[in-house]
Amino acid sequence: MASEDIKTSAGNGGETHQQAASGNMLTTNHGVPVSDNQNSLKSGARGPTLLEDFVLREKIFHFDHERIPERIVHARGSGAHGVFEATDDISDLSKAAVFTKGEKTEVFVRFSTVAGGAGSVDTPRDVRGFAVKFYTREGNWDLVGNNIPVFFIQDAIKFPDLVHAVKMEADRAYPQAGTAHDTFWDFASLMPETTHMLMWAMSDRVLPRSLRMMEGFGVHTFKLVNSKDKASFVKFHWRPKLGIQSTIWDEALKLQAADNDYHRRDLFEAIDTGAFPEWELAIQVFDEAFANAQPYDVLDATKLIPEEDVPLRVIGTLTLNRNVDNFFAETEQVAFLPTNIVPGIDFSNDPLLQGRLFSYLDTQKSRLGTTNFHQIPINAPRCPMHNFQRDGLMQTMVPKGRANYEPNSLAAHGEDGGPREAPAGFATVDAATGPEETGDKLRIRSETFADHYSQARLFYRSQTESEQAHIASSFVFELSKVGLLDQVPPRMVANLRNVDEDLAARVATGLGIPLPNKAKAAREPFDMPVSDALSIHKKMKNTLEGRAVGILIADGTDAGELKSVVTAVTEAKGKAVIVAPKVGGAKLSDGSLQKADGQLAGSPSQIFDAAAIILSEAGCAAMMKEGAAIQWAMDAFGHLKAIGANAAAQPLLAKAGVEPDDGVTDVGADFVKAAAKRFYDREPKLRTLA
Ligand code: HDD
Repeated sequence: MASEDIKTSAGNGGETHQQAASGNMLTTNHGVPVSDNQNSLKSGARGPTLLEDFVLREKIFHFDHERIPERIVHARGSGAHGVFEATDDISDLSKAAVFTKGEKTEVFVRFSTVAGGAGSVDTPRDVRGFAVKFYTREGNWDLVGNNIPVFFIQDAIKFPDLVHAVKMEADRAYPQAGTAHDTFWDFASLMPETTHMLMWAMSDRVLPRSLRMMEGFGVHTFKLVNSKDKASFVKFHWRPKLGIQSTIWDEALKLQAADNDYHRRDLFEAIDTGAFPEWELAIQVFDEAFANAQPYDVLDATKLIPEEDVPLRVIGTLTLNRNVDNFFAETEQVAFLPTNIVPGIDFSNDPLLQGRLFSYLDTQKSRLGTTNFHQIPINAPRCPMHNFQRDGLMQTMVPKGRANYEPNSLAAHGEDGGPREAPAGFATVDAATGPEETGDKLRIRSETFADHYSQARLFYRSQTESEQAHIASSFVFELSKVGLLDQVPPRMVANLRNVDEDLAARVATGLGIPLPNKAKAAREPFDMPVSDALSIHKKMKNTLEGRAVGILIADGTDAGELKSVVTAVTEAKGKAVIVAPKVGGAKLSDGSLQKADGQLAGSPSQIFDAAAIILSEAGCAAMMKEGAAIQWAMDAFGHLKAIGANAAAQPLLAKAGVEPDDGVTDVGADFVKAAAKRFYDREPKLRTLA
């Protein structure tokens, strides 16, 4: 045993822990060597265990306390480290150092679902959190957003009601991670302000193919403040470089069965193999005059600003390039705080944002158990921090001297007087950031927040036919899961009549209920010009980059055909994944053994973006007796993916009900082209959509 191994470091003890973890010698938490980690201390070989066994007691005691309260919302999440690089000069708008052109800032990002618990699945119909912590040289800035640019409610006072309604029901503790139940729709149908968000939540936006293929939004209107303290309003957007891509409902359901951790695994593996996900940070900047001229209130989080009205300006790139070393220490303990802003960025008076400013700080104390959670490495700023806050549970810093108050005159006596207030110009929230209304104390909702339907209509009418059918079908599916509360589906459809009569009629027909009278709107909705930016299909990127092609083979598969498909997929930047009945491999036509990446029953086609089937005649005959192989082709077709099959594999396609269309090809060049797309036109032939 080297004596350095157990040497206590003078400072915070962190060095000792690291040494113990990376060294060879097992110790207790207090550095005492442990020589036997297999047997507890007993009185005689078959006698009772002794209380004095501090090694056993410490180990069990620590284990008993390993879990902390999970997040009340966004409990299930996946995180990664990365870097943000500012790529445009916006010093006229903001003095924040993080936006200085060329500046690189370390970041930590956590993606999450909202409703489910920490151990729930990755692919439910749910909003995704998109929280980014920028460790800037002027302190931490947390942009705690979602993958949808609007929210369910307008005022934070409704948040506990919303969350109680959406999470598993209070008595029966189900369903987990989904909105398709009584209490959510009861609440939603009684709260017309949820309607715009409901349109997004019923769309494929909430079924992302990958966390790497999601947009992100700061949601609220924030402010940028320049060095002259001039403020501008701003909305933040994240745009994935791989393009936005979603799955469809049947696929998402089957993904839950195939892989609970589909998104977590996808993110981890992409980063692990050097395929670093990237997003552009873009801003929409506008002034008070623009804000005042809109028919909606920019302080209302249930409204967006169409990109056609205020175009996006790209100001930086986010790259996730490092997986966490330890999930608990980093992803679980990271504490995002919308209150974390830096000089040059400021809040607006959005009442939802204002409530968040209290909630997050408060919840971290309950989750992490101490007001000193900012000292946990994942939360600690990377720039120096000095203040006179002291003590508290789990204090790990050792401040020196007597200066724990200010003003003080200790320096005059040669003692360290501690930090002083930052000079003017460094200040953040106290900057003069432009006029916003203040007035009498009123518990009131502004009249300008009264229109709940126009933007819901804008969203619906901006979708393609196929996307609209998905929205209508989701409403039918979800409302059909409402059990006891008969009044809820008609009440919801009555609200939808204010959005779009056709949508309401489709939902009523799908549910098999008469069309109810239109709900009375607090303010009559109006038509806004269609916004293509709101549709996924209209801006989808036809690419194989970042995507995976499953290639089904069996004994006898032609080696040349397989090689050419693998090469073509790889050259198109896709990932070729070979699937065979046995993971050990298949014997190819040239006698070689081709190892498989996945076994057929454990690698269903829903985990891939496109499917190739390369079989010999005998191989095909064998696969036609294999339920998993038939399902493989059937699901790839049903999930609107390209299917490339060689001549010998055609009987399997026929058995799986695959019919010819543009997405069904041979295994040549056409396949790789088709594999970069989805074939939404195929869908009406396959299933009844509302
Ligand atoms: Fe929230 C977590 C996003 C409204 C209260 N929220 C949380 C996370 C995200 C969001 C991404 C997970 C952060 C992480 O990964 O640790 N929340 C939003 C967005 C909102 C929003 C985009 C509206 C625009 N949230 C909101 C309101 C309140 C909260 C109005 C309360 C008044 N949110 C919380 C919370 C959580 C949280 C309870 C749970 C865990 C945490 O904060 O750290 O405080």
